[in-house]
Amino acid sequence: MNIGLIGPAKSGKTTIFNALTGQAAEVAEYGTGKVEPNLGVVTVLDDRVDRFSAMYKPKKTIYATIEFIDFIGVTEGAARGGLFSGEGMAMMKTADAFVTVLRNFRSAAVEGQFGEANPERDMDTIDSELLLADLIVAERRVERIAADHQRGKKTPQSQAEEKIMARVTEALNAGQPVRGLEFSADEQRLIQGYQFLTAKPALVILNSGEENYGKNDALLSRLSAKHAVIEFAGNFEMELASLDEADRAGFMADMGITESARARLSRFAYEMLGYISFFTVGEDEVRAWTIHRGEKAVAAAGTIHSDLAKGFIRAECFSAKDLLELGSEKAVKDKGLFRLEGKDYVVADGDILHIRFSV
Ligand SMILES: Nc1nc2c(ncn2[C@@H]2O[C@H](COP(=O)(O)OP(=O)(O)O)[C@@H](O)[C@H]2O)c(=O)[nH]1
Ligand SMILES: [Mg+2]
Repeated sequence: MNIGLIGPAKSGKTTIFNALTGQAAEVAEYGTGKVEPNLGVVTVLDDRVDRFSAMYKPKKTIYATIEFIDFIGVTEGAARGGLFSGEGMAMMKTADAFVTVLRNFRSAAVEGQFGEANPERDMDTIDSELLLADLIVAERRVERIAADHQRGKKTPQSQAEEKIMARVTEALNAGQPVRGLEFSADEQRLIQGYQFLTAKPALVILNSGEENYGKNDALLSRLSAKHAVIEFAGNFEMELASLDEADRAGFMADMGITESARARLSRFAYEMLGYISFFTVGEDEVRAWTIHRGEKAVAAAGTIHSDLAKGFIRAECFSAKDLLELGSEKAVKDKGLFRLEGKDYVVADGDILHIRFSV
């Protein structure tokens, strides 16, 4: 999973990035002129993996990972200014989802440049910039198709595209993101190539200060009317990430934080973006894999290796819960809780799969 952090200038994107990844990328009150994004990969903490690992004592234990991209600030005028067409943006376009970081802390230096914090206004600005960026792409495409048609270059494909782009343009003009539109499978394939920014799921981090963290219920509920939102005390959590385990617990308790930013954000992202984990286990390797909820066994096989999907025969399947309760694979089998599933089986969170295949 690959998540892009966006937001207004100085909203604390890099601070949150550091809190999540444990890195020490430069955090600045004033513009640094730095344009290349920061990249970080974090493992998704999962005690099921720890426990399988204790059970199988494998040579390798591999956790699921989330990759974070800390992008430059998105301010008003960014879309028209071409922010979304540069090289950095090519990277953002490959993100599975965006997380918008909103400023909700006191800082004299930041307020001196950008005024008092106003997370709802900033959210609207970001939303409109993303809509506008997509609109520019869609309108350009509409013009191109119209020109082709005028020159007699009309194909079933171009006509289908014309229709779908008209719908996209209309929605965007009405302030509706592409993700809200329903597409047929064919249309979906067409639209995917455009990598519209508003087609991606969008989550929000309210970046609160130590002074107001945990006291923003009304604001959070207003923001959540449009986007799934989670509150962090960014600066505080960045500092936590640099402490050792023993000191951390005390500070967290003082602030009423029960879990690390990384653990909370991982869970939030899995839940809100509709991801689940399945596992492969054995003496060689214990590993967690990430797929979309609702995906079938053959797709799960494909995330392991394309050969496994191509030559898919059956999935041997049992559940993490049964394994952890009963203590061994043998006990699971003896209880008759070991199943053989076909390629259309919908994988559940916590399934342990072994794919039988032949190529
Ligand atoms: N008090 C406070 N300051 C913060 C917080 N998050 C970020 N800042 C400050 O805001 C400024 C901008 O932060 P930075 O992470 O570089 O923002 P970015 O431009 O969005 O990457 C820095 O001076 C940070 O120290 C926070 O939660 N509380
Ligand atoms: Mg930054």
